[in-house]
Amino acid sequence: MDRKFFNDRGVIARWREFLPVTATTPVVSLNEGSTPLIHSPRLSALVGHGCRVFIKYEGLNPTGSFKDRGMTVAISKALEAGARSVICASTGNTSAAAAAYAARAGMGCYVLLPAGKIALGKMTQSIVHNAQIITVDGNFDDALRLVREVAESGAPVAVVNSINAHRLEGQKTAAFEIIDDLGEAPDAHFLPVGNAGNVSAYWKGYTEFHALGRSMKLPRMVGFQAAGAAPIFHDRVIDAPETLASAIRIGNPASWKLATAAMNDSGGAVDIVSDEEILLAQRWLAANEGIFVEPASAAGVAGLLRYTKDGALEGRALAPLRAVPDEGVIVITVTGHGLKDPDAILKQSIPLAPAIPATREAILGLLGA
Ligand code: AN7
Repeated sequence: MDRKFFNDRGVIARWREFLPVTATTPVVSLNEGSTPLIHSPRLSALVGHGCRVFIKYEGLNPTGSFKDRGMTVAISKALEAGARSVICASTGNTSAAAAAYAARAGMGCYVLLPAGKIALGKMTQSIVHNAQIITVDGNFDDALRLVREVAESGAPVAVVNSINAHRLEGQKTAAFEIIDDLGEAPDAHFLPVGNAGNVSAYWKGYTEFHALGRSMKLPRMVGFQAAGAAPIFHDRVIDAPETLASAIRIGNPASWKLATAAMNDSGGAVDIVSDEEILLAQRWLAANEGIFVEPASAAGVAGLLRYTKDGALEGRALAPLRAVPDEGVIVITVTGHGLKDPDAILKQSIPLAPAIPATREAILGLLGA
């Protein structure tokens, strides 16, 4: 069959010259990346001043989150280096991506997951892709510490957490795509922050394209942590982080310094949103724009909604938002698909009404006809 049917659309195929691969690197891809940048007329109207708001919908990657961008590079490089198996700690999405890409590469995969804190869809993915699931009696930070210790021990297994620099290299391609789609970088970029790799990767992508003259401006990077899991915001390790946005329930992020530099150097900010604001934003986006994201992924939208309310609250994201010029552009990355975590919705919802008789009268009665 024609070679063009294979690996012709993934992150490495599209952005090869900007990635740490050579002609002989085996490409392990599921055609990730090239996700849609969706104009949001309602968010744009809320911001006003002729601004346009776009949603970068990363839930449309093959395993349902942005993690696939970094994983295609990390797994390809691990395979090139001769690794037989990989390991990662995860709040669920990294493990789902690692499990899928390792399966595709024919490699083993160990995932260290904090007990009881992984969303249903993500756990299902690790199971179906045949990862070895190691449940840790602790939180994500404990699991990541164990992975670092495994790496130091010299065990014959490749680490695919974002302490592996190949992950951020892959993730920076989302910034390239945004510049490609808009013809210019946005004025501000909002996104959730957990282990802090993604905000760091986007900034790397934006600065690289800026240096190459592919964009004239650089966006202000504005990261949002969950209020109960906000180590960067508070500038201290949080020993017992708590948020229902389980993806970002992280108290000691791996890319802390890089992320702080990204948000400071860009004239952006790190801010917090409450769990209540996160859930409201998740529902708002699904009900008003038809875009269903998992709770953590709604953090950037929650941030924008807060500061566009009448009599905006004071907060750290306000200054970078106000610095967006009239007719400026704001991009919000929504990082993972809503189907990852159905419980987050079902737990808040009223139970379904009992079944109706299968009759014309019953249905017309319900429709008020
Ligand atoms: C949906 O999967 O850390 O700040 O182990 O799954 O780059 O960590 C997930 C993080 C945002 C935060 N949104 O991104 C993991 C993990 C979703 C996520 C984040 C995560 P980073």
